[in-house]
Amino acid sequence: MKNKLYQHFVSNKQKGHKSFAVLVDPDKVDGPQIEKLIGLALEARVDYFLVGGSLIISDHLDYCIQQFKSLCNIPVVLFPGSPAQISKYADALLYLSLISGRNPELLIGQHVVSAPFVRKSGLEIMPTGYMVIDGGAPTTVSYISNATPIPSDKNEIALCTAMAGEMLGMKLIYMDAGSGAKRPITESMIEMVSSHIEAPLIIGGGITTPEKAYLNCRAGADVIVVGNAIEKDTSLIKEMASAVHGTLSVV
Ligand code: 1GP
Repeated sequence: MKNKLYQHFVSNKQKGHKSFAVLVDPDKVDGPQIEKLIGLALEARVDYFLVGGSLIISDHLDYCIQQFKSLCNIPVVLFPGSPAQISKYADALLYLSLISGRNPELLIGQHVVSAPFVRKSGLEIMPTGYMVIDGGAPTTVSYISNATPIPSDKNEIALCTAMAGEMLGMKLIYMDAGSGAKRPITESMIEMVSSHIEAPLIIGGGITTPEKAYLNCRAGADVIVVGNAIEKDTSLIKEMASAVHGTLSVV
């Protein structure tokens, strides 16, 4: 089916089913760690693996994704920091345009130069309005993107940016405080944005507790992404997933 994974995002949103995605940085995992992560993710019913990062140094992206695909059927979605992070072995690609910034390279420039290669990959392409929100400290994404993040208390700017992205045809909106953010995105910003757009809303950056994941879902997030906190403590996967899926009462 065309746009299979995207349809899944949409139907989950329509049903009010919240999803939990684990972000994997290929630089930080080896074969045995991937195996362990998959075991925990299957047990916790993780919905997606996001693979990528603002800066990847190693060259085993393909290997890493092949490992995931051979050991489980949890969909693998690329979350690339650059066109170099494309792998035909994944299921889909978050085709990110950094709509919160004013760096033309990340709005459209890199897309132009990589378009033939991306099309040839055969990946499901999910056009995504990517919005970086100030997370209280410089993060890799804020440095590498060379673009000013949206101030964390400017809900109206976030709202107008997401609305514009949606009207330009973006199918998903991803609001990210950046990996390891000191301050995750506020519920009030999530609430304001989610109540004015129809596209599924992905939220990530600095989420370290199941409580925060739950509150974000209650505020209107459709997909919660966690990377750092799980890298530090893989046992968090289960509680985070339960909080997002609504099977764990956390507040
Ligand atoms: C970063 O949204 C992701 O792009 C996840 O952030 O690593 O802080 O969970 P963390």
